[in-house]
Amino acid sequence: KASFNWADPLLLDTQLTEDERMVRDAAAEYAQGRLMPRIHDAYRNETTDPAIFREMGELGLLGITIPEQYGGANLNYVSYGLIAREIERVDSGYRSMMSVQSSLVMVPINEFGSEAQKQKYLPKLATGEWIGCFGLTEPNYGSDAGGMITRAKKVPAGFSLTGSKMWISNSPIADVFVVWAKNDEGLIRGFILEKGMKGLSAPKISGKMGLRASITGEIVMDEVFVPAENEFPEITGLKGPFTCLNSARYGIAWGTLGAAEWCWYAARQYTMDRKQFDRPLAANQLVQKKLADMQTEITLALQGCLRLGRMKDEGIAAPEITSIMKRNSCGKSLDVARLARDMHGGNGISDEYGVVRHMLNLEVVNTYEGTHDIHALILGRAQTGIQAFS
Ligand code: TGC
Ligand code: FAD
Repeated sequence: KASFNWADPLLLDTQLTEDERMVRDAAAEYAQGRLMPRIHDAYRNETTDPAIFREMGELGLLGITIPEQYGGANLNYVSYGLIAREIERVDSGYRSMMSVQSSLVMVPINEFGSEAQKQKYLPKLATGEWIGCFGLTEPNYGSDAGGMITRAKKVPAGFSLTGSKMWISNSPIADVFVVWAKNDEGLIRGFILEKGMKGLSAPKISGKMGLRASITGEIVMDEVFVPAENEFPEITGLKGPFTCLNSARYGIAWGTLGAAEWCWYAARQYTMDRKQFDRPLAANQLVQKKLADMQTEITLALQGCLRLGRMKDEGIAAPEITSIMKRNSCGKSLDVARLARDMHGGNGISDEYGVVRHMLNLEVVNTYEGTHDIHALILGRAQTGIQAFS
């Protein structure tokens, strides 16, 4: 009989190439060695260390899919997913910092930017010398991103941007702002703004109960002059921001499973170590069922992510598949984290044990980049042909 690997039942590890395993191991070593020791205090005190971008840059973890000529590693989407999983095993906030920089800032500049834009911004974003953010959501337009009211008015030699963006990861410490706004014809266009432009500010949003190690803010634009060369030359409409989201949502699908794995392992160890009624908690059928449910959901979800990664690398992944995986991974990981929190009893409430931190983070991840229900509506539309948003 073949032996059973309880932590990797479908032997995901053997389905990776040697290069992919090397990338995964380098990310794991950094995450466990450099990020894990910081997370407790960063989360408790709601602080974000900008040095993390430079550390990730040094290791080549930023813009991993971007061509080498612009400072990227030119690796595949499976490698990107594996990195997200290792970073989010420590904290969703750290993965958020990495994936905004890689998918939401570097991907649009690489896909839609002029040669001059690519040469100016990508190398410094890849090293982490510059920090980027992505402004799509507005105070009154979240799920309905196409309703945005930020305006890019044509003026001599460029545009004047006015409006505000809400809930923007990295914005208070950002050097580079990818912002989506409607032009005089009412068409959505993308612009690159820089820290220090007159009329641009990015106040911090304090008091988040999840994702506390990742700084979030607004982007406030009061007639910010943006030179014509800072507009993405061609891309028009929601296809622009959604192309970036396809990449970031895919990373989230892998990343959240890293957080779920951490919670599962913690719950397994805790229930084997702690005794009640003179025997380990893990000796109870109810507890074993919970562990089996965690193992099953995580195993199946990881296999789905790997398949999606391979399809992306072959160029055959429809965006709807990312909706399946983002929605499934976020929802199931949140369930796993809630179960793990419960299985730790009173200790599960303390930030010393980590599970409640992951649980609160996953509440956020289940909401951003398209909420759980919005992805259901995307999938409902794709299979019925009926649009149910409005
Ligand atoms: P819809 O009619 O569906 O599409 C409009 C145009 O966009 C194109 N498109 C896509 N293109 C590429 N990839 C995709 N996934 C695409 N989805 C749509 C589509 O083909 C069409 O193009 P065209 O040329 O025909 O005009 O537009 P809709 O207004 O009906 O969309 C509705 C809905 C709900 C699906 C959409 O608005 C949506 O996904 N809302 C969710 C908003 C969201 O995800 N926001 C994310 C903000 S960024 C963020 O959260 C970052 S968190 C970062 C972190 O810290 O990790
Ligand atoms: P709403 O759209 O108001 O939704 C509220 C509820 O209504 C949800 O449950 C939703 O599923 C439901 N709902 C909405 N419409 C429908 C419908 N038609 N049918 C059924 N149910 C519906 N945005 C960026 O642009 N850049 C970032 O970097 C970024 N980072 C973020 C970081 C954090 C910490 C957070 C919390 C958010 C971030 N966001 C970012 C914003 C995020 O993408 C939005 O919060 C998300 O898209 C949901 O929008 P909303 O908050 O306006 O909720």
